[in-house]
Amino acid sequence: MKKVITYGTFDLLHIGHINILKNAKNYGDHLTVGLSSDEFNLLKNKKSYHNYANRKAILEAIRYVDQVIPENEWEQKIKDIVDNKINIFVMGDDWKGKFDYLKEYCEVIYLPRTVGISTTKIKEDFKVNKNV
Ligand code: C2G
Repeated sequence: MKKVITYGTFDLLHIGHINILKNAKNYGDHLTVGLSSDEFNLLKNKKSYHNYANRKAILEAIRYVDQVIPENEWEQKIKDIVDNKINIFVMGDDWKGKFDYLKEYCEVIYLPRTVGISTTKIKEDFKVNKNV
């Protein structure tokens, strides 16, 4: 079984998230998502609308996702890859190069981001068009 992992906050789920999850799953048979905890989000200067429990439940409802584990710190990826016998690490290419150190443990693939959508854009659009 070929196992894939990806990481993120996945707040206010949108097509960019679905695309990366779908495309990541296509590289193997099993997809694990390292989901940023609410505390880790603060380290990323992010405040998610949905808390961890709700973001986890939403991800677990997605057909491409087989397992969700908490992401509590930057440094856990090597342990996650070894402990979960991961073969492929996938991230959007806004992270290109940032995780090349993982090539010692698994294949590292950066996929093109979906253009024109982001959680930040959704929040901004709602701020501007209050009646949306
Ligand atoms: N993404 C995408 N297209 C978009 C928006 C996001 O492909 N339009 C991808 C990102 O590249 C990332 C994943 O969706 O691979 C999750 O994005 P975020 O929830 O914003 O996660 P991020 O804050 O980038 O956290 O340790 C890694 C971090 O936890 C990644």
